[in-house]
Amino acid sequence: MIKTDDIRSFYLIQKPSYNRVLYSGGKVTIQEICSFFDIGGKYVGCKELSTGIINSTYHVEYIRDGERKDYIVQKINKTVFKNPKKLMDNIVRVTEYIRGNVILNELSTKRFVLRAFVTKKDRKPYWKDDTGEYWRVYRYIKNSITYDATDNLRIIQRVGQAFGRFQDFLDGFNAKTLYVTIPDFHNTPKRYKAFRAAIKKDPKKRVKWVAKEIEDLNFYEERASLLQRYLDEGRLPLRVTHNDTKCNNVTFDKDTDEALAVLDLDTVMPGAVAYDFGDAIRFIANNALEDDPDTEKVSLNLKKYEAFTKGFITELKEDLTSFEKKTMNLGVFTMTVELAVRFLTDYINGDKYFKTKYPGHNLDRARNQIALAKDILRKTDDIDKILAKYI
Ligand code: GN1
Ligand code: MG
Repeated sequence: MIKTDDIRSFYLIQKPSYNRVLYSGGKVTIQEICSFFDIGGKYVGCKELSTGIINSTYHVEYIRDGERKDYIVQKINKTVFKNPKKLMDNIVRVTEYIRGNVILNELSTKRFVLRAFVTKKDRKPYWKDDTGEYWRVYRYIKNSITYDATDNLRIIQRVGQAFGRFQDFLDGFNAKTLYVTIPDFHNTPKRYKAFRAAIKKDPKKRVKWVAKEIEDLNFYEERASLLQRYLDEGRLPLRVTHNDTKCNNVTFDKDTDEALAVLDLDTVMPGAVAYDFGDAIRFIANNALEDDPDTEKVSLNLKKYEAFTKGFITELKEDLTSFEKKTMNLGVFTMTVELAVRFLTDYINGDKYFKTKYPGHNLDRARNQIALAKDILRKTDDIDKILAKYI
């Protein structure tokens, strides 16, 4: 969990040195990067945040008219996102659309929708440095926090509400006009294809360590491929989906615990609503964090499942087709298996995609998700019953 207080105390302690934070390997400081954007005030300091495992993220503090202003600076991971300009174009269009609905619903645009700042010089929502890296700056929502994990069912229900509302606010946005930031992102059969290619190549000679995991995932392939088939056959509508619905992508008011804006819009693309539902559940309703190496701790928490489902489905059920409703739990299984496949593929390939903190981190993540998929299958009847209550 990122607590604003922790960040504040960090600034106080570190004051003499933090102005000099450089981004890894580069020549330009975070302070200089900020100076290219149209944000008012005076730079105070910054701290790197480590929650995301793709982009590099910094929390920056400014002072304007005696008042503290906070921003989020990010370096966009170009290996993952091949076209940062088009990605930012998506984000600007999506946030503008949401902003319209936030206003219609008489909510605060400073709190309920992300804002990307433009550069002073050419009014672009990104700045490109000498080495070709792309940077962007977002408003840090005042007095907000995010949760990496929580046992609080009220918070979990509100995470569901926030992602449901996100979908709902984007209702009517033509999904087909969005640039596809990562092609086939949730195309599970293609993820399996890449998995098989990695096994065949075995560049780090790691396959011999993971025979059991490969066997488990192969066993799940058929079932985990159904959702994509329904999409291909046109049985499921393509919607604008978030595609990375981890609970730490929802901001909360620190004092009232009200759910505010949804973050991390890099993978907003056309998709199935069950992706968003499933990805959120596999993260928030796992009794362990997604990278907990102790698989004994991994299981699907039915109370958490219910809390999220209540929040999400209540916001959305009017918009969903009856077949969509039926595929929600298939989404939970599919997304869990898909993440297991992606983590194991990356382990086999030598940890090239996800940031890792130690050797074997991706393997621990994969084992964790496999254990969760097993538990989801065991609890199919339970979750079907709970879902039926809300749809
Ligand atoms: C990545 O970096 P982060 O935490 O936003 C990944 C998601 C995974 C997630 C697993 C673009 O998200 O798909 O679910 O890690 N994002 C991308 O923790 O690959
Ligand atoms: Mg993300």
